[in-house]
Amino acid sequence: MKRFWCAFFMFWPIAAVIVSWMAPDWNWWFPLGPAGDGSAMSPLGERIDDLFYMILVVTTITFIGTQAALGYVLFTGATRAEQPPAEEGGERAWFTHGSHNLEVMWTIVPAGILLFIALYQMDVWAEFRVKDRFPEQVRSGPLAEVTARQFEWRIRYPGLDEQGHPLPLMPDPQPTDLYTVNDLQLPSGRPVMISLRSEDVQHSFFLPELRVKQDAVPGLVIPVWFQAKKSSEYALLCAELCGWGHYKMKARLVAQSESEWLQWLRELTTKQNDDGVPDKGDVQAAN
Ligand SMILES: [Cu+2]
Repeated sequence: MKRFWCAFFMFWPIAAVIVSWMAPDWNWWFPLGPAGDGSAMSPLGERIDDLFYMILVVTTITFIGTQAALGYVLFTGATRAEQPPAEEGGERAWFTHGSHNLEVMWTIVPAGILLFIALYQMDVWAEFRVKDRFPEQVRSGPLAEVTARQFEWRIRYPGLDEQGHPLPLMPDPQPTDLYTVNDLQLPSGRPVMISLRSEDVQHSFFLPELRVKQDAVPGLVIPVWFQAKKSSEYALLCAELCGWGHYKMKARLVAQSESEWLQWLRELTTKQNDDGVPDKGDVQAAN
């Protein structure tokens, strides 16, 4: 029976490693995205992936190492027994009092690895989160304001001036602003910034293909920047269980060329200013 339990507890970690190894083939991995291979669709996302894979290698080695050690202990316990003194009779279980050297080692080595990861990732973190480190191109301000609410994304864009250039986005709504719901459209190929807000509870602004995830917190206006490598349509999801309709917060990010984006803003202006009543001229022509 001891050998059965030894085999039983060794089966699961081995199965876990095999399933993890096969996962990308079954598409249980990163979203495939427009490149079709699951690679990050933003330059910062590529660096986040590098960090992710580095940590994955460290944890995989640790997992296999600890499970192998567990297997060794189980197997030894299952097969080795000591002969007790004659008066006790029966078998005495194999045991160990531990090893001071081993304990020192498995305390210092993980602490060193964690410290290394903490320092090594700081640069990527700072670029994503620290305002002073944001790219030059987003210093001029956000291109849109994204407000999460139960259960949709409301997006506010600045209107266009007479020359057809976007006005600066003001912190408070303006009569010239343009609005969409669940449809975030922005230029691709350059860093862009949005202001993220929440109207009710905590949500999370998640662009899986770009590896962008940021909580939307009531009462805070959080600047988020990202850069779509390709003109394409990307998923925009809520990654924080925010209520019964959480699953419905599936929107899209459409990244397109600068001129296509401006054209789209112009069309949105026309659509939003159209009252649906035909002009006098149209009516006369029809008569
Ligand atoms: Cu939500």
